[in-house]
Amino acid sequence: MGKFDELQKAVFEGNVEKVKIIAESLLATSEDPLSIINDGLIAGMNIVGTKFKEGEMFVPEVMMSASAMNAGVDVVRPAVKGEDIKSAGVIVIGTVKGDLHDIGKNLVCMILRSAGFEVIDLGVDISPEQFIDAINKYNPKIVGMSALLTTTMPAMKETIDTITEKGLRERVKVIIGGAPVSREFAEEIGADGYGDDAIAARDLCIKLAQ
Ligand code: B1M
Repeated sequence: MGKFDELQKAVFEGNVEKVKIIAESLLATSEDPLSIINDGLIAGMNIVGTKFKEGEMFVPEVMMSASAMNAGVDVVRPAVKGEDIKSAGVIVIGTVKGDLHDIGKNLVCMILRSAGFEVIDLGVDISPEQFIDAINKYNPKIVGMSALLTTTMPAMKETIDTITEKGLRERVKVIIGGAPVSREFAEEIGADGYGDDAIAARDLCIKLAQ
């Protein structure tokens, strides 16, 4: 049995208390906090995703797994070390219009903060206009958009088009991510980059912020 199996199972079961206990004990054995997140918590959530798709799990159960995963992230978060990059820049991030998924986005925010970025998290269901207001208010180097539904991917293009129309496109780099999104799609809609996961998003932002 792998060392993260039990944690994956507890996420799958939506067992908040068990997830916390296992995450704490893994931390106590000096396990790398990012491995606990990636190989334990996210891997557990991926099992949930498959079962959900196959109709073997339903929304309430998925919500319980999501709560368990978030509880695990809360335990691990303080151990994710900042990497001594001083004020790497401001990043505005949100889940696009019509989309309420935020687990992945929240992880991306956490990892970006740990890399020294000042992250303004706009939340979920963020319209192009709300992104524009945030660009004007916070003057970010980078705007990040997350989408988990194929039906909300077009909102990413809509947001980039609105940024261009408002004459703000030269001021910001735009990155996108989320399970259905690809590098090809990023190119197609004129984004500056795509992050496959939270670590890739961090590396991309470090590059783009230079
Ligand atoms: Co939803 N859901 N969901 N759901 N849900 C999916 C996305 C789905 C693939 C499930 C499935 O059928 N297999 C499917 C989409 C199908 C499609 O569009 N092709 C789906 C559906 C259909 C729906 C509803 C329509 C269901 C319904 O009501 N009939 C509904 C829509 C609601 C809405 O948004 N309007 C819905 C609702 C929900 C819940 C509320 C129950 C819950 C969300 C809870 C929450 O987020 N607070 C939920 C969940 C949890 C999922 C699954 C099971 C898990 C998503 C997740 O959190 N993964 C998901 C199945 C799946 O993806 N396997 C599914 C873990 C997370 C860490 O990964 O978000 O991919 P992820 O983030 C990663 C990377 O993608 C990347 O980094 C993260 C960390 O590595 N990343 C970025 C993400 N954003 C990034 C941004 C970046 C860079 C990287 O730069 C800015």
